[in-house]
Amino acid sequence: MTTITTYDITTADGTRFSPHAWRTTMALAHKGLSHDCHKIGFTDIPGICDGARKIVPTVQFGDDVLSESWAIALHLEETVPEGPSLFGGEKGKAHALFLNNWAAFSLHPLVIRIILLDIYNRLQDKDREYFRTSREKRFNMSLEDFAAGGEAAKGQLKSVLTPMTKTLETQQWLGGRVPSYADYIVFGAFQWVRTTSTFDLASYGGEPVQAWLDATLDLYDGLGRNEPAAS
Ligand SMILES: N[C@@H](CCC(=O)N[C@@H](CS)C(=O)NCC(=O)O)C(=O)O
Repeated sequence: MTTITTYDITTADGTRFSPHAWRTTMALAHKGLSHDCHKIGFTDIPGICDGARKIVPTVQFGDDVLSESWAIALHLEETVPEGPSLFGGEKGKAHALFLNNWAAFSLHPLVIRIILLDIYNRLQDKDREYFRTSREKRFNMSLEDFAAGGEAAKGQLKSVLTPMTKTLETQQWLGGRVPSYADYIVFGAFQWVRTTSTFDLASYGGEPVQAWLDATLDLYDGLGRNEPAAS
């Protein structure tokens, strides 16, 4: 049995908050695979594994090291065919890729405007300066100016979440009758918010999204709930 080690970033109180790493954590549980999680900070990433890593999730499968949540999910699906399927076949994979891009280009850009300062305030001390500098460079403005767009982002959230709400009005999971990697992609965003902020993201999606979030947090013996909600 291959040893699996994951690397994940945490807040100052040790809470795992990375939306992309949560996808991997859920995917491993879906496949029934146990793993050791190394909790690190942003500034520890260059020192892990082969020294070439820039992001979490990074996962070491025996001698193989993989980064990038989508690549890790594909690897798991290929190398662990005996576990339940993450995608339910090639079409499911194609549809999950759409949700991967919806999360990256529609949902996350709104959410980060709303929770950016909550994240910053909860970071480990060693990560604060790095986070401020790297994000200010990425956004081309101060963290505070970026976060000032939070109210406008809230105004767009309901319409961005509407396709999810409508889907969950007629099926229990984004994966259909059973949870799939599609659910874990989107769950990552909700867990990002839940672990760093008191902002109620699910309320923008209404009752179907709230019920889905509760059910997803219950999966795998409440794996998601093991991480405390921010207060
Ligand atoms: N497309 C990547 C994105 C991963 C990503 O952006 N990870 C963030 C944490 S959520 C990270 O490790 N950032 C490192 C840094 O900012 O230095 C994936 O899906 O895994």
